[in-house]
Amino acid sequence: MANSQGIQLVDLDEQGIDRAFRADVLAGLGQEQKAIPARWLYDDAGSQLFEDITKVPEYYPTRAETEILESRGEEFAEAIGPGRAVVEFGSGSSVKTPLLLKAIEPGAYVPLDIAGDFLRAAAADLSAKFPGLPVHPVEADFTKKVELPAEVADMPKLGFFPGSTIGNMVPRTAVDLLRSMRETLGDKAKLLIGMDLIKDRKVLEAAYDDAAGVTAEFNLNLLRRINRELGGNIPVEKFHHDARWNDTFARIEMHAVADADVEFEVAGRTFAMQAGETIHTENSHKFGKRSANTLLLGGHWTPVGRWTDAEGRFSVILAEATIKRAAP
Ligand code: AVJ
Repeated sequence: MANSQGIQLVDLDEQGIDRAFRADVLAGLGQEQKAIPARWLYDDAGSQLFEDITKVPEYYPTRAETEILESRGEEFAEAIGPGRAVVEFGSGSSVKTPLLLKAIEPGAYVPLDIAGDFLRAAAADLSAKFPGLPVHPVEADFTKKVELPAEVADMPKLGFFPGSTIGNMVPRTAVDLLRSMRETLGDKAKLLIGMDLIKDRKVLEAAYDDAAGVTAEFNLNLLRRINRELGGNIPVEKFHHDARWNDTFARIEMHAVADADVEFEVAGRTFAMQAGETIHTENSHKFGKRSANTLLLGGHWTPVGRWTDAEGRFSVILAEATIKRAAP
């Protein structure tokens, strides 16, 4: 299936297997340190489990960011100004997006996502909440430059990328994405981006290993998905969830740890793991004020404003498109 921009969205083989999923899993399980790209965590079950994570007491980022968006509306309006086309990267949250749109008098709302179903649902929901607001959903892979709808061509843009999703990327990929956003949004653009902050590692590790075990389920669901969709027989009961702080990279890592020596098959290939060996399933980078700014600057965005929640756990940063000019 290809969308209006000619992008391959899901490419299934004769047996209905997602080729990209299989290729990523087979390549990732073949490595010395096994690793699978985190985006495969989010099938229907995984997306529901992530929703559940946002409600466990230990997982503070969603509540902290929502608090900022709720309480700083007037300051956002002042710093951002009216009449911008708000371009949201990802299908949009029914909670956070309305808070922003309510605060700033936008000219239009343009949600971007590769998943068409979520996108259309989010767009319909927003249209209902903001009757006068032009809404133009675009089905696209926003890791590349996206051609925005003609209707918003003359409006200055505000990119919106909440959730600290940027933290799921290693710095190189994060900078590539910020540069693509800069290309998509143009010279006069601003960007409002959520970035989770470095803090006590106990707090971080608990946020990614809640007592109710919801994050563990979310992590192990990836192994179940592999079994389901790729004809695998990974003995999921012989794995446990682990969330560990990596101080060198300033990130929480999720791993699925084998509790015993195991052997299993995926898509006709055999893999073996020794007890204690792991499959690395997600990174969630955390930032200081300086490291956040450096990442943005590397992506051609100049930070101009910064807000945190009352407990100083999470930041929302406003940046302006950096203008290319001669520099020493
Ligand atoms: C929504 C991807 C930003 O990294 O905090 C939550 C995902 N993983 N618990 C995050 C997640 C485990 C979340 N992001």
